[in-house]
Amino acid sequence: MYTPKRVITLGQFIIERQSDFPYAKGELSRLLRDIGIAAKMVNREVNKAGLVDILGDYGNTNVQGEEVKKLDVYANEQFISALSSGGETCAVASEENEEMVPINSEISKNAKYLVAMDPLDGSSNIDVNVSIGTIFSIYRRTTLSGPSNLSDFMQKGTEQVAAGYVIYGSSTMMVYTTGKGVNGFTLDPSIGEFCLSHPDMKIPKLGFIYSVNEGNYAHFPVGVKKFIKFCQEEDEKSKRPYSSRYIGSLVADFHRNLLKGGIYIYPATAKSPKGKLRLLYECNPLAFIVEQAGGKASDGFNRILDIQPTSLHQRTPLFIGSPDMVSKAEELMMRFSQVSTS
Ligand code: P6P
Repeated sequence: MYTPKRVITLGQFIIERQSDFPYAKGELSRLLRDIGIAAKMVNREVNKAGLVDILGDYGNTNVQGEEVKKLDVYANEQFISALSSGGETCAVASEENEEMVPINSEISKNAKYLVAMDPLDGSSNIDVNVSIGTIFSIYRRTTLSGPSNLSDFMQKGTEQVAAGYVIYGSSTMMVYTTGKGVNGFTLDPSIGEFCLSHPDMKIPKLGFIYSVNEGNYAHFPVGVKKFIKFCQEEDEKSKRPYSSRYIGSLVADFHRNLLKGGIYIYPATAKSPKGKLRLLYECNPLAFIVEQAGGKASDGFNRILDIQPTSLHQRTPLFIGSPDMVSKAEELMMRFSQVSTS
């Protein structure tokens, strides 16, 4: 007899999993729901970006000095608006805002959560139809009352209560963790719901893909150069050479490596001496996810989640993915840390 496969929507899953947190009163569940709603709004615009005059430069530059695309601005506004009206968030830190954005709406006066986010990472790929993504990180506020302040965001990645990303690609997926494993939901446009498609995601212990912008090779630390050469060596037993895959969109590269196994590296370079990626809203959330999926994330020497933040937009080198690959890269970084040229 045909037994229909049960479709579990994001909303149902969040409610069912609320029992993982006996003292939860539903605030985090509602916050995750708010993020899901904003993701659907952004997805709608991403999917028609080529059709309406939403492409092209917005004429401004963001705090990173990068040209701001209209979709960046739209995505930022959608997420901040959804979080403001949802009532569970007291402040937002965004790549698109130099300062933290306090949420002072009446409905949020007792809110206890903070959200750090990159509303649309990889936005330089918008005009060439390459997958882009949203990355978010959720903390409890540390200040006890009154308006939230910057100190609330200066928490290590180990203090995150949830983290996730949305990838706007051949399909749109939301992947998140609350510290009890990683689950992936695919948007079914016919019903407008994210549906559980990748339960309990685990990254392969060893992968055969490395993702790095080799155009920066001349400026890489020697340990990274040695790791790249290790990946390129012929060795049948360890299935090397590995495949080089670099999309130039962190969420897309990370998501592929999470599913197939692999390592993504953005090291310190001459142009980005502290690395390019942002600790609070790119590296910490992905590090939380990858560790929950059995992977590893470091700056080449130290666990990403243990780094003490000192500013909202601080950068860090990032080595993230299959644990055996990250450990191999760390071993070479350590061995050649005193060598300045190769
Ligand atoms: P590069 C996009 O700007 C981004 O932040 C990540 O999504 C991506 O992996 C990286 O930068 C690409 O940087 O210097 O290789 O072009």
